Amino acid sequence: MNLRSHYAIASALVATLTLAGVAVQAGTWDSYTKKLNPSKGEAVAYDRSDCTAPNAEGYFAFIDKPGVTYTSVGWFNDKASCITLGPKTRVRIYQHTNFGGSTWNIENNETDSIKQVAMSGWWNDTLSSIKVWTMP
Ligand SMILES: [Ca+2]
Repeated sequence: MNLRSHYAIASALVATLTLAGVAVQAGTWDSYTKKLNPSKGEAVAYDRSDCTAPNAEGYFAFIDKPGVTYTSVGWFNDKASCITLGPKTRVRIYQHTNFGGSTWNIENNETDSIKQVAMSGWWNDTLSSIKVWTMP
């Protein structure tokens, strides 16, 4: 399997999270901006530094759901270069798997807009695990 088709399949898998037999769609795909827009309690990280995913490839969605944890991110390890947070959403990103190493907290306090943060410098291509919460 070539790299391109691998990315396409992986993206399709993460876009729809199956939990207890119920398919949960993460966010809303915008074919114009090439972004997966996260809802409240959701975050989307991208391989690209401008938070876009041409051909709907190279992103990973995270959802605040009971029983769902991201102790590792599989094929997306050490790739994140940008992240978007849905309204009233908080994340803590980790340098290593299993919530290890350095951490970075990012919050979106807005109730009606998505927050975009470039993960530049030391944090570029570093994310290996993440926690996501819905804020009150
Ligand atoms: Ca990257």
